[in-house]
Amino acid sequence: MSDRGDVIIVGAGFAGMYALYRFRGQGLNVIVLEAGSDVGGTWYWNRYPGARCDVPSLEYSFGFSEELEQEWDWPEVFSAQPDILKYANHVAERFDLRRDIRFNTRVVAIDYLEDDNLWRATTETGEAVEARFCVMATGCLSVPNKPTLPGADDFQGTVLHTGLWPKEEVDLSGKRVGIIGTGSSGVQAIPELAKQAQHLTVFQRTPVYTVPANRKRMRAEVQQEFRDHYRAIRDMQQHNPGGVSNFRPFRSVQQPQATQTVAREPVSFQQTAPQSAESRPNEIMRLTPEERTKLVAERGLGMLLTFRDVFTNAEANEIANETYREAVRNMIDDPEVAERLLPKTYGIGCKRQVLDRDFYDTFNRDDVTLVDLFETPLETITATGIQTSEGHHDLDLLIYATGFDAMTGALLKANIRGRDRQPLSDKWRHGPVAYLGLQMQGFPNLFTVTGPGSPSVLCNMLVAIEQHVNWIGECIDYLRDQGLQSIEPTASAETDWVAHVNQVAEGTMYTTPSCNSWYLGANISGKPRIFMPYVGGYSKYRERCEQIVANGYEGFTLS
Ligand code: NA7
Repeated sequence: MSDRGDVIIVGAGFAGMYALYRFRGQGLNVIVLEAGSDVGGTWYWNRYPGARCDVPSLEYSFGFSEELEQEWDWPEVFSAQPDILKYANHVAERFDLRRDIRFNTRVVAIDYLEDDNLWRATTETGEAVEARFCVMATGCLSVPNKPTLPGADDFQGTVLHTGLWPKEEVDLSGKRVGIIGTGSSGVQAIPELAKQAQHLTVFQRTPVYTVPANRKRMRAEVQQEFRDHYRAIRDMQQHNPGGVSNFRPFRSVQQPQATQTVAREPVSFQQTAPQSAESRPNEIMRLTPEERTKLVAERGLGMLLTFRDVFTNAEANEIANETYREAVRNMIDDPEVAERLLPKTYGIGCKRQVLDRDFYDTFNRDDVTLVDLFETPLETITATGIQTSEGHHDLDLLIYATGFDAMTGALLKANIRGRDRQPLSDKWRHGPVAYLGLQMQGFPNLFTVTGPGSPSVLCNMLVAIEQHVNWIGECIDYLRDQGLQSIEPTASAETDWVAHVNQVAEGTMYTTPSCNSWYLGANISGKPRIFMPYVGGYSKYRERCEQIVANGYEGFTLS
């Protein structure tokens, strides 16, 4: 006997939490299934030392409740994982979400029951839940990628993955720690691990481009400025390609006369000092080598990301890359270590930009060793460490910072079967095919939040999540009001959308042949190379979604 609800939501990260709140408010009976023991999704699982968000917290926060906006204090401009998880817990308590969430409940199959027009989710304990609608709120970076390395099972020490970090404190004191991977997770973790471990060995395959993160503590007056203007800020987010307002307290909003006379320091959320639009040299090609070096010395590596031509012109991109390399050479004491850290095989801007705190300085420590896996390949993992072509590295603890099966991983892992029992893995064998990243033809009434083909990871995720959940909520209400039973895209709308997603990504830095990013699925062997997120911009995408609804759910079949 199955439990029955109106909507099944899989996942209780920010997407699942907001969907529960939203759909409950529509009078729907909602059942949320969550593998973890509590809310938070990404921020529940990624507890590794140094984990932090790369979007300012005042923007990376929910906009659906004015009370929530007014009552929550963020201690830093860019929050660390513990503060974001605290926020998630607060949201769960404040809106009494936990009563409809079944924790420690992993979904192993999701089946469309065609005769009844219902979805059934089956859990690993054999429990089954049925509902008319199923909403996959499973996140874009939620299935950790742990490559199969020779001898991996022989290792007798502790093995951890940054994306599955334990809740209990991990004591690294006196330990010889190894870490594989230098993407965002590795770059954030490495400086913190080095502080705690007796010795840290970093096993790097591809060097990373990373720029210093903003480290500002939150100032009370900045937070207050946001609170005073939150409605305008949320509106600005809706009209920005990345879903961020770029609101600058004391500058973005016209101050009343009385306060305008008070000179206040401008606050910038960017990595570099604020400049007027006129003085900003936005083409690196226009600068001499000396000017470039001087600019980076004065304003930091993040300066390179402010040049427009770096992202559009291969020659300009290579100039930026070489300027970057020169700066890194100057930061590292040992020239051999510096050479190993220099990215040379791809351009800045092709991958998601990594932000760091003291990453390069860490390699000047005596208790940190950098191993270049291209120069000295990993031969095998042994009981006591890692054997490379150059020698054996003794380890007590091995950390995989090897990323995720991004965007499609969690959806495929859920074993979804649609009409005629077609597995989603079959439909997506050549890459993800979905309309607006919201729905798939052959899977009626099943929705994905921030699915492939939507702005998702190229956008402020909280903004993307709220927009998708609102769209789905309105759609369910519409079906109910019209006495309709089901919605799914037409095959042609879906194909046209996928073609559009590919077309807008073509010719950008993201899809250059030398680029091997998780956006393209290139980090997972055998995964089709397709640019998965929608690069056309959040605001345009949102308008398109609204237009589709205004045109009577254009491209969808409603029955
Ligand atoms: P990433 O960005 O996918 O980075 C994974 C890292 O692990 C990267 O340096 C990889 O090197 C390395 N890796 C992966 N497989 C291997 C093997 N087999 N051997 C050696 N090294 C390997 O994941 P993150 O978790 O850091 O960040 C993902 C996103 O989360 C990030 O963009 C933010 O949005 C948050 P490679 O480059 O493949 O040579």
